[in-house]
Amino acid sequence: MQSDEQSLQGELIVKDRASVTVERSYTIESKRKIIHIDMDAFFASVEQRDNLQYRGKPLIVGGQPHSRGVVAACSYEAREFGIHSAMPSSQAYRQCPQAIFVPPRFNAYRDASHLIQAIFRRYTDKVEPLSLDEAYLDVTDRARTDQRFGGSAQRIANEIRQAIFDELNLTASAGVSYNKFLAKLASDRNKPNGICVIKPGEAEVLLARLPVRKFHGVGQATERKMNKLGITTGQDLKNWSQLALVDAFGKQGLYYFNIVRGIDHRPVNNNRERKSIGAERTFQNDLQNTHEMLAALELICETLIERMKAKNTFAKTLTLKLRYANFEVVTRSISPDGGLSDKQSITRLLPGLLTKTEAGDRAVRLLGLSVAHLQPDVSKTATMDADNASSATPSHSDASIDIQAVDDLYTSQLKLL
Ligand code: TTP
Ligand code: MG
Ligand code: MG
Repeated sequence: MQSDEQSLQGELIVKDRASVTVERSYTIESKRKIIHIDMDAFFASVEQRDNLQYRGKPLIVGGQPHSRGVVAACSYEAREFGIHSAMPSSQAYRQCPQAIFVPPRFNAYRDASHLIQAIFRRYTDKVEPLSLDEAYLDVTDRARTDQRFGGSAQRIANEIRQAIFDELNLTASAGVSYNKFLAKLASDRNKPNGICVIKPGEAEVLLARLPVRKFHGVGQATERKMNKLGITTGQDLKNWSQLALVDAFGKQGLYYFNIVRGIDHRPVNNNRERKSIGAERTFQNDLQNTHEMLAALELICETLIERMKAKNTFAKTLTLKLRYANFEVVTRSISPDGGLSDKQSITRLLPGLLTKTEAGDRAVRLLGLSVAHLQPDVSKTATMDADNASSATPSHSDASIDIQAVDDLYTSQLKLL
């Protein structure tokens, strides 16, 4: 390893400036040891664990078959019928009428999530939860200093998977690599109950062969755009210059340029700040006209303001989320001068945001509002009495931050349904 790095360093001298940047990041990057853990069929596995009669059967957690709900999670047995998360439950029923449909028990999933996080924390305090069932772990130091692991992050990952199985009776998959992007990609490759390691030097060949859709950060819309530009695989993406990618995709273009080369400098962020606050509603009957929609948004805004007040925050960006009757979701955002602090500062923006969508021409089944780029509302803190101030100040012990992060994720998970 050392000699590889030295020879890379040696090459730096003769390379031009652009490749120096790439080679140097490769050298620094390849020293980190990152694990991404993701639970298998999480909600469904918790249900199968707690209910013997569901084991070995196609199980769907989410909306009932004849409701307007969607599949939140499905067991691997259900996946054989082509069922997946976010599919309307009615469609899942058509594809597999014998499946068992159960409503979610979020508290059970949140409890399991807290226990999994506690296991991660035995190995490193650099843990970044991404959703209730997954997290990045930076185990660089632990692998180096704990002789039991002999420098191997793979051994740590396997020990964690074993602990999850022994203590929670659930299975997890792991990806091990030298950055977050590759670790996440790896954890999906041998699911369920598997592990995959991507070593420095293996990444680029692997990435070149993959369809771009498999890259974390390339969603459906970006995939469509890339395909139109003739980019379907990693190799196609790699043929594009940095400049051309930035031209086509803005700042994200730089991210794509890097990841396809296996470069991702993002640190594992164990101090995840709350990024947004939101409120939303799914309607029993679709809303048809913008008048009704604005009235509904006013009510949603009241809930949002309550939540902002509870967190004592001031925000810069407002986002309207809208799900059309056919489940297609669009969002529209605005960052007004003066920020967002009270109801009026939000409601005055709603008609403008709504006209940027096809609401009214198309029926709407869900509306939501969220605010982001949060900052403490200093004006409120100044007038707060001492008792309130101390109870509103977050504790900075690691544990409380983690629970907060998981609970924020829990709230956003609830919104997925
Ligand atoms: P995922 O990790 O994406 O999926 P999963 O754990 O069910 O299955 P896999 O083995 O492929 O990882 O999501 C974790 C949980 O989040 C999932 O069990 C249910 C919930 N979820 C939703 O509620 N809606 C969604 O659209 C998705 C993708 C997940
Ligand atoms: Mg999962
Ligand atoms: Mg997940």
